[in-house]
Amino acid sequence: MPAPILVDLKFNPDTVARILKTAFVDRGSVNLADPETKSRDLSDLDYALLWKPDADLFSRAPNLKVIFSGGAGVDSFMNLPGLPDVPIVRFVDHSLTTRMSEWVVMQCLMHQRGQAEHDRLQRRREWGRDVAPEASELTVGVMGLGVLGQDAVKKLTVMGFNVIGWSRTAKEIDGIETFDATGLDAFLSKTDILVGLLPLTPETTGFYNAALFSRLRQGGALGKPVFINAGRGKSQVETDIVSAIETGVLGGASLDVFEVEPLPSESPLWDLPGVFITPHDAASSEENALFRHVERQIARFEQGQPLQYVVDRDRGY
Ligand code: NDP
Ligand code: OXD
Repeated sequence: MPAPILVDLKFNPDTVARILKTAFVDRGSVNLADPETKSRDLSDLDYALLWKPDADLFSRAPNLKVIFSGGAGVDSFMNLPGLPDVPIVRFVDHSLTTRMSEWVVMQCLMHQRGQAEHDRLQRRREWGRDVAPEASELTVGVMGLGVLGQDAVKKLTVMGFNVIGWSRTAKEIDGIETFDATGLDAFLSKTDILVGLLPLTPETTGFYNAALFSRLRQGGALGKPVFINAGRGKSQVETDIVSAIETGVLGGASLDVFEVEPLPSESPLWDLPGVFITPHDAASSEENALFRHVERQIARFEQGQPLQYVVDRDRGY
């Protein structure tokens, strides 16, 4: 029998344990959330499936051949000591992508249609009608044109938004104006609603800050630009978001990710008008789909076929 899969997923432990019962039937799993595994020797294990793993994971499991991320992002373990030089496979999944696009489209529509103000008036039992701009009057600028960014762009376009995109390397996407890293200023100056779908790397840490917000278009159909982020919280400077909203540089924000998660209860973001907060669940990994994906990739690896969705170690995503 092949060695079991090492699982260290800081998801809902009951759900992981329940779904693991029917996954990896040919090899089983060692679930580090199970107290019985605390002192188990992990040196015989070939594959690990990780999301926010323990800091000593790689010293306990020094002979891994492939690392699987429990999500699309890999930042939760890229800087852990002892990360071995083996392929890292991230989670790319149709359902995850679809759910992210749903979240992005919903947030853009909430700002376009003035939902924060409608919510406020509803609480006061006031009948305050409004004429919102049409989607086509607004330019949504999507930062990150990878798996998630490209799907979001497509669906925003279907809703009628004028969509533009920005990524490190140039992209050609039908019907969309795109910018590479050198076109940042031009991209920002056209953007009314900025959507962040970037991975966390040294280059994107602290990237969404006061200087960047001040380069977004002022005076578009919403009056002030809006910032939406579902990439990673450490890419945003939250004190800058708060002051940009308080001083009118930004008209609102939608945030799914935060510098510290869960977002501390004392954060001023909770109460800021025009800010929508979701608890990093824009596109959570679904365990059944995740385990099937890992099974498929292991089968490929063991049959000598190339792994899919492998992270470029130099780029960090
Ligand atoms: P991809 O790797 O497919 O795409 C990343 C995109 O970001 C690429 O277009 C890449 O450019 C661009 N990029 C990376 N670094 C830079 C940079 N320094 N400057 C400009 N562009 C850059 O990732 P996904 O689309 O699958 O996922 C994106 C991120 O979304 C994940 O890393 C994760 O952090 C987050 N996420 C959040 C979830 C949530 O629930 N909130 C769920 C899933 C993911 P290029 O194309 O040139 O390489
Ligand atoms: C991911 C996430 O990276 O859920 O998949 O944040």
